[in-house]
Parts: sequence; structure tokens; C-alpha cells
Amino acid sequence: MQDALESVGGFSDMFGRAAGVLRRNDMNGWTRAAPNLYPHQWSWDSAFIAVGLARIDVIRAARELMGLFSAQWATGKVPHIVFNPAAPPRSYLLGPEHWAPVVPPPDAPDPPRQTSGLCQPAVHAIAALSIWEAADEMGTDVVASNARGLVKGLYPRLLWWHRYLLTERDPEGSGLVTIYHPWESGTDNSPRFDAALAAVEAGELAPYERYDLQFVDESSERPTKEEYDRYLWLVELLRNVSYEEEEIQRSHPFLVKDVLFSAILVAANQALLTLAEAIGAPDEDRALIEAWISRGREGLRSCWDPELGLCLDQDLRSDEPLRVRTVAGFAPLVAEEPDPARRDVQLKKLFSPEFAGNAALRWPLPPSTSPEEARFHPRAYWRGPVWPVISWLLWRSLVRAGEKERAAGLRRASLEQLAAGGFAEYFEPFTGEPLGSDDQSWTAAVALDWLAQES
Ligand code: 2M8
Repeated sequence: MQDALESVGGFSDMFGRAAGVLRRNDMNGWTRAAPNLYPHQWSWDSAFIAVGLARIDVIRAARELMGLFSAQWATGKVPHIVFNPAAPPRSYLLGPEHWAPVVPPPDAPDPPRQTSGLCQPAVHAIAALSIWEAADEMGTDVVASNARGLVKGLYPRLLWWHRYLLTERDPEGSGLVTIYHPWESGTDNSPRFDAALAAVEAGELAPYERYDLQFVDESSERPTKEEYDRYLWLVELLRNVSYEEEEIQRSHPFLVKDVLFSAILVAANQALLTLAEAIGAPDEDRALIEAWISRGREGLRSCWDPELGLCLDQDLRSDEPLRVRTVAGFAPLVAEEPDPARRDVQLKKLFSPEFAGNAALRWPLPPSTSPEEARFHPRAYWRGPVWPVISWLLWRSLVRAGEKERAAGLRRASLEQLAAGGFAEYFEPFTGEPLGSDDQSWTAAVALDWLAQES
């Protein structure tokens, strides 16, 4: 049978083209998220990039994570952006000066690096495990054992990062991570946060220019000015309190228990546990990680909405669930929820007309927001388009749940989407039109991983 991917002419050379994107975005040891729109190193982008690089060069993949973790704060926080001092001026809205705390925090990275003060979902241990496994497949040669050595060196930093998230970001011990800004979710302007953000009253801001709009054709594909005002105001508040966690939890107007972040952390803890076993980490570490996994799953169970069949974020300020159908609702699937009944509900929902089973979709891939939501928008950033990295996360969860056929379908549809539209940042779900930045690194990276699966 003619392979549908070959018929669109993009399959045979896709691996080379994806590798070319990562090569061109390589900044000599770390990878910019995109050529123009995102000229710095982003935290979760780097983790996905390392997953892709593991298919090309295990040492370079490990170095991607090492570069990021060299900017880890003393609390264990991994910053969401590590700035590129050589980025062209007027390329990205917020430079290091916008993040500089009023009083330098005791937990700035050592040696000092220019970073943001937020963090992003903890995909990193998943990436570290991918590198370890790719090295294992290579056998005992010197490159493979060097790569394993580098991952072993990263392990204590990964543990420290997860500890930060489960202590400073979860003083309640709920197993759920509190985010201080929609940017920490990675799904910036998702309608998940509309209600919580609406309650934030932006104060006086210095005039600012939207550099992002030079690189994206339509402003409707990016967040609005009202959203940006609030984003910048939240940054201002955080730096005013020098990122002091207790003070943030006391006074900050945006505090959300993020179910997708929390679920990714559970999956990352699973990966960390496998790594801990592989490297012979102390028993106490393994017991701690196992406890984190149970606590995380328990926390997610408390956010379950039986009527929707989805998990919901919790707004700590209003003490209300944020009731919107988005891909974040598949947190139990991502967290590898062991209860088969709950898993079945999630699987049905994922492939229902509310998500990937919508008959009008160009490819059966989950839109970031359900097309049945009133606030769905097919072109607006995280309000509807399909994001290949999210498809990859869900695909990985299906593989791990033993859902081979469904996983294969998601992978195939994703590769067809990329064969037709290139390595775009996101895609219009009904037409398949590529949107946002071209040559987005993490899109190329997940393509590499998907393509390597068959070989
Ligand atoms: C987007 O976020 C940045 C802010 O962090 C932005 O809009 O300027 C999001 O898609 C985020 O998840 C991603 O990590 C980043 C870089 O790709 O871009």
C-alpha cells in the first residue's frame, strides 16, 4: 500500500529536513526555540529538543540539557528563559533587564546567568531518559558511555528541580504545582486562564512594543494587548517581591494549580525513577520519587470533573475550578493514571468530536482547545490550533498505556501534518495551515523522535 506520507512527498527526506532545522537553530551548544520569534533558550523547548537530538547525537542532546541546567537557581528552579546575550536588539519583547529583581535574590544561579524568573513544565527528566535509552541502544561504545556519564551528572539537578516544584510550588503538599503566570503553563493564552487572568488588574506599565508581531503574519495568531498588559504586570509584581516564594503565595493575584504541569511532573518523575534505578541512586531517592508520583496522581484525582471527563485547573484565588475543555484536561492520561475506568473515559473523550474525533478536522489531532468551547479560536495561539509537541506528549502517554493503535494513528497523522506544512510552531486544525513561526525547533525535534520510532 502506498504510504500516505510518501504520497505527500515529505516522508523520505523529513528526517534530514528536521535535523537541518535543529542544526540551523544551534547556537553552539544550545538551541534557540525559533530563528526570529524566539531567539533565546526556552526551558521546556530545550527538553523536547533534547528528545529529538537524542536521535542524532546523544552527546549534543545531553549538552542541551546541561546548558539549561547550568542556569538553575539555588532553590532548584529551572528558569523558563536563558537569555542569549547576542540576540539581535528589538527581537524579543522582554530582555534580562525586565526580569531583574528589585533585590537580588539569594537563589540566583551560580555562576550568574541572565535568566527569566519564571519556570515551565518539567519535561527534562523525560528527555534525560530518552538520551539514556538512545545511548543504551548504541551499546558500549565510548560515545554511548560518555553520554550516560553526562546524564548521570544531570541526575542530582533533575532531582533538585523536582524537589523545588513539590515543595516551594506546593506548600500544601497536594501533589499539584502552583503557577504564578500563564507563561509558566507553556500554554500562554489558553482559555484555561481567562477567568483567573480577568481578575488581575494591570497597573501602570511603561510603554512597550510588540516585537513578536513583526514575525507573525496576523496579529490574531498571537495573544491580545489586554493579555500582554496582564502578562507584563504579573512579571512586574514578581520582580518587585524578588521572586520570594512565600511572599508570592501571600500577595500575588494569579495563583493556579496547573493540572497539565502537574501531570507532566508525574510522568517526569516516572522517568526519573527509571533513571535512578539505572544509575544506582540511593534507595531514599527512589522512595522519595515514588511518593511524589503517588501524591501527584492523588492531587489530579481531586481535580477530576466527572461530567466533562477531564481534569480542571484550580484557581487558588477564587477557590474555583477553571471549567474549560482544553488539552490540559488530559492530565490523567499524561500522568499515566493506573485506573482503567478513568483511562477509558479519557481515551473516549480524546477521540470524541470534542477533540481529535471532530469530523471537520484536517487531521485527527487534538486541537489545543475543544472546538465545542465558546472561546475556541482556530488561529489564535493556544486557543485552538494543534501543537505538535502536545500531540507528542499525548502519543507518548498512549504508547505507555499500551494503546498501540491509537498511538500509531496519532503519530501518523502528526507526521502527515508536518510533511504537508513543515515544522511550524502550530497548525490551523480545520485547514492544516501552518501558523506562527517557521522552523520551530521543538516541532522538528518531535518529528525526529517519531521518525526514529519506525527504524
Ligand atoms: C511561547 O511562550 C513565550 C513566552 O514564554 C512567548 O509567547 O513569547 C509558548 O508557546 C511557550 O510554551 C514556548 O515555550 C515559547 C517558545 O517556543 O513560546
